[in-house]
Amino acid sequence: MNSTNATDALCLSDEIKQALDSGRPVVALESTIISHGMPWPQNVETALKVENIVREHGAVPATIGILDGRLCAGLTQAQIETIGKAGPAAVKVSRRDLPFILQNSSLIGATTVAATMIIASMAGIRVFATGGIGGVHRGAENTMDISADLSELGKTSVAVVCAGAKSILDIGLTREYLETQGVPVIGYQTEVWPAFYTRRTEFPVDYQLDSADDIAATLRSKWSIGLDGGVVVCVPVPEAYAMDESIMESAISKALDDMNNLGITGKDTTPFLLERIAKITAGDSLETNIQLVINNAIVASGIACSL
Ligand code: PSU
Ligand code: MN
Repeated sequence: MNSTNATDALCLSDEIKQALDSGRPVVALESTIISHGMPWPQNVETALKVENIVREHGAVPATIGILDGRLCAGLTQAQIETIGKAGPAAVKVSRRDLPFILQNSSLIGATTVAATMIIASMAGIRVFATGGIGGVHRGAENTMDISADLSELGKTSVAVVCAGAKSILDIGLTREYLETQGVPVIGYQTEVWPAFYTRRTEFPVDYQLDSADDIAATLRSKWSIGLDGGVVVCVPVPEAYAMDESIMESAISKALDDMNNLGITGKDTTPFLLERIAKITAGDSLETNIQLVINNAIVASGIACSL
């Protein structure tokens, strides 16, 4: 077995290395959303489109994944295609999976929010855009299914820009968990948590901030006084792409019934539910998903530039 230390496990593209060395803004992007969150070929098209959007907004995109036994930040187009074509055959890598994937260099590793935060933080990247974070699942009082994304947010200093949590999760319990972990939830131009496909829930965010500059200033204050850990920035899906709340609620509850009937548990639940919901809504939810990721990338770029 090879022995590995953090410096030789980490692999930054030349562009990311230079950007970080010269203090240019960088936005991290995850790869589980490519392999498990969207179907081929929209997954790769979206990943590349999001990278372009980040560039158009003045920052450098760093898509993160694990290839050839290395933690890579700044994947090439060919590497993004490899992950996108592998789809669910890629390994969905969260914190607990990292050492195993490093020891199996033939595997394709797609990083969740938690694993992407870890690698971004090692590289020195502070802002990360995605679609949705994992959370406390409905029924967690029985299953204990709580995403490792939440505990990662408690300790790793990266701001995660997302569209809130979809109601496959228990948003109330997710909020409580984040509070316990000391993770602030900022609403970008919203006073309530958005619900991913839709713009509003009944749950307030902790603080509403309306500009990238205000968010960047808050991140600087937090980290400059040594308060390690992440921040969630919730951005509602743009009005034009938001889904109808009652259609979404019925699609989600049908998908949850199917999941329970099929006995799907653990790390397979989120990918299963996303795919079922896309099928039930005849692809509408996928289009909304794509548009909200693009929008989050724009907000994240603004924060990275200001930071
Ligand atoms: N939510 C989405 N799309 C996704 C995910 C969540 O709308 O692709 C992925 C992210 O990578 C997130 C992961 O980190 O699912 C959470 O999985 P789990 O609940 O197993 O921790
Ligand atoms: Mn889980």
